[in-house]
Amino acid sequence: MNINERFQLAKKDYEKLGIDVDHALEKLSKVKISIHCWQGDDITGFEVEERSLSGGIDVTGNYPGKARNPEELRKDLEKALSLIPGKHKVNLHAIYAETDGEAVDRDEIEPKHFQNWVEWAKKMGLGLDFNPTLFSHPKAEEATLSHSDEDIRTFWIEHCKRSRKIGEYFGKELGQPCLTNIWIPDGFKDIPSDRLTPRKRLKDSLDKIFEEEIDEKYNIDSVESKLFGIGVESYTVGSHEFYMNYAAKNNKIYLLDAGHFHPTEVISDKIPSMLLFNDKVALHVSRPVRWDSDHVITFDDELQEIAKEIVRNDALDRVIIGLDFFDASINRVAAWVLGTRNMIKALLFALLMPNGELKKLQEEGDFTKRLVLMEELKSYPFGDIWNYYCNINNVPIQDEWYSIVKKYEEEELSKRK
Ligand code: RNT
Ligand code: ZN
Repeated sequence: MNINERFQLAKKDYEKLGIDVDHALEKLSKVKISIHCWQGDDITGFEVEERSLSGGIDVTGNYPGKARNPEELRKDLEKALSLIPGKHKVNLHAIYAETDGEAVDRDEIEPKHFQNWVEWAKKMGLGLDFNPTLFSHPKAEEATLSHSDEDIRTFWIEHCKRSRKIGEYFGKELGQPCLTNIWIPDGFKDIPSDRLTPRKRLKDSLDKIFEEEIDEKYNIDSVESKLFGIGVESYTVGSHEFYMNYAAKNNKIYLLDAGHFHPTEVISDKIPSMLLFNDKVALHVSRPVRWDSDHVITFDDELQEIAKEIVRNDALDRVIIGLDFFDASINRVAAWVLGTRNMIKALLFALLMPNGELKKLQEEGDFTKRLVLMEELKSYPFGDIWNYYCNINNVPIQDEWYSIVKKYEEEELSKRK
């Protein structure tokens, strides 16, 4: 049997449950995932001055072939994108500016430094998202937007203001809004003697950053909370409650990163609550293993739950899905492809559930049938639908993409020293 025949058969199984498979595929094809550029070079960026990664985050591994410049990073992204079904967005950080060998500090970045990215995005039919980079910099050693030194705060405020202008530029050029997301590493290793003052300063810095109104047709802003990082174990200024309240009061988008909560706490459960009180919520889908380790996302329970909360609450256009993982111990192109395909796969899995029926069973208190159905669905011929979806999107099915990555590794990545 070929892919189409298997699809037709599988479709009948799902139709018995009242699921419109074609409609599900149609919906899926409209979803844009924001693919983070930093998986390709271990969050190094292209700044002229070499700076090591800081901010309490860490990339481990030294798999050969890391992208060393913009051309290589875009080439690797093109390879990855050619193996991922659908049209998506690429998420950049300020450190990916191209300054032609000129040292441009973070408070001096301008749209022109991202012109190559914009041209590339146009050529590729991609959208772009953006992040100011408030780490890996001498002025970020102690703190950034919450620093007690006014000059340092001013420096980072300027950086963030400029970042929003770059976001606006992306939006104008590409005809779709850019999400500009602020995350800061500020916090303390040991027990603070004052938790309030740094938060007051962060609030004040954010107010200044957002002073200028920017048309949401072009740029939308989000703020990302965190629980702790390496070296900031006891206190994080930009905590969950801080940003959730800030976002609510200031009409900003709150961003949930899957690795930024207590180890047994999951973001899937937070999505419906966010949707009840906000038009939009943003995600950094990641896989924390014992800490915020940013492992490549697998098709695990939590990824499926995240997808289900988006799909069954009819929120595909309200949840902004971004990825945030970085593993340097495996082929980086494979990491992108695997993680992004898993995200899309999880959405498809959720779209192929009889969500109305399952809701009804819960309302009626029929928890036995609810469990039976949810479990049996796990062995429905999902793979045949997924393969068909990959096929109509002209990307390889199953693990066939891996041989293409392997070939790319031999011909391109292994030559980088
Ligand atoms: C750090 C945050 C943040 C970064 C990226 C590189 O814990 O998750 O989103 O991973 O900005
Ligand atoms: Zn994140």
